[in-house]
Amino acid sequence: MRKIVMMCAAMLALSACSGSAPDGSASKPITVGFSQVGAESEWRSANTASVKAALAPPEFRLKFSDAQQKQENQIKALRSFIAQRVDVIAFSPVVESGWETVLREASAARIPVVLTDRAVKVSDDSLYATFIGSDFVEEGRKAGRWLVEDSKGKAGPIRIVELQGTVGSAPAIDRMKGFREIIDADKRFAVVRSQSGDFTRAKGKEVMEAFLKSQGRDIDVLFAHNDDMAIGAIQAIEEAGLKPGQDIRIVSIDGVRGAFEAMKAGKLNATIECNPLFGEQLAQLIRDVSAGRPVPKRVEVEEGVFTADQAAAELPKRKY
Ligand code: GZL
Repeated sequence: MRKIVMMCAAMLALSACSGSAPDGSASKPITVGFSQVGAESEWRSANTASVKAALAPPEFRLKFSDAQQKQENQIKALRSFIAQRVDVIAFSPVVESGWETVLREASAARIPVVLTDRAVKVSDDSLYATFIGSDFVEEGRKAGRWLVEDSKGKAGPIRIVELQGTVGSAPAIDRMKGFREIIDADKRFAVVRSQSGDFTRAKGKEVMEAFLKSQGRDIDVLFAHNDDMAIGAIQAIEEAGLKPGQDIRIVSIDGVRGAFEAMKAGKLNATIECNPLFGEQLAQLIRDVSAGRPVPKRVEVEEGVFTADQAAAELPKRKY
């Protein structure tokens, strides 16, 4: 008898590891509906690659939708996932608000929802199982702290222009909040213009051109909510005959390869890392949620700060 019990236990353990059912048949893949914000930046492309690599067959069946940065496309995608009765829904909400109704529909269909990258504002946080991403307020604080440190010995006024991310998005709201928390404590700093560049290079360049037109040479610093907008702004600054990184110091967020190349060229002064490579952590959260195991309500990813003097050494090590 004892031998039979031991055999069954061994088979169960084996099946748990190999992902096959106790009778040796392949266990059913976990079907995941994933709605991605879009393909607006280097960060987003790296995040999509990380998610797709982790949610791969045979363990997962991934239904992936690119919303082209439109909330209505994400809501449509979530409703389609509900209609297809996926096992788990995961998405990066392009903006914080407007999700209550569709999340209630997912809840009524008993489909758990995992938030990735960006958060939502809802009246009942049981409408999602967990969130995995960054602390955007802290990223904004880190940018502010770098600027304070880099401005030691400099007299005011230090005039800052700000390229905000997508209006209404958690990273734009929180990065602005964190940055101001730090610079508002020092009277030398003043944000003289602030406008959204929607996280894209093209829009970042366009808005920076407008800043340069209205402010002329009265700009000392650019704070960009992501590297792609900073890279677009660098082009505008050079086309205006100014030296980015010198005439206008620049701090941005993400830590993408393009930022390290700009720092190496002396055109960007610092980038605050925002880690997009959380695909494997997301896959484990989806396994746990799908199996009904408890998960933390919030899982934050590790990230650092990189300055121009570190760029050459760091560039070969960068994974995105
Ligand atoms: C941050 C992410 C932001 C990046 C941008 O986690 O939501 O969206 O900072 C991206 O590059 O467009």
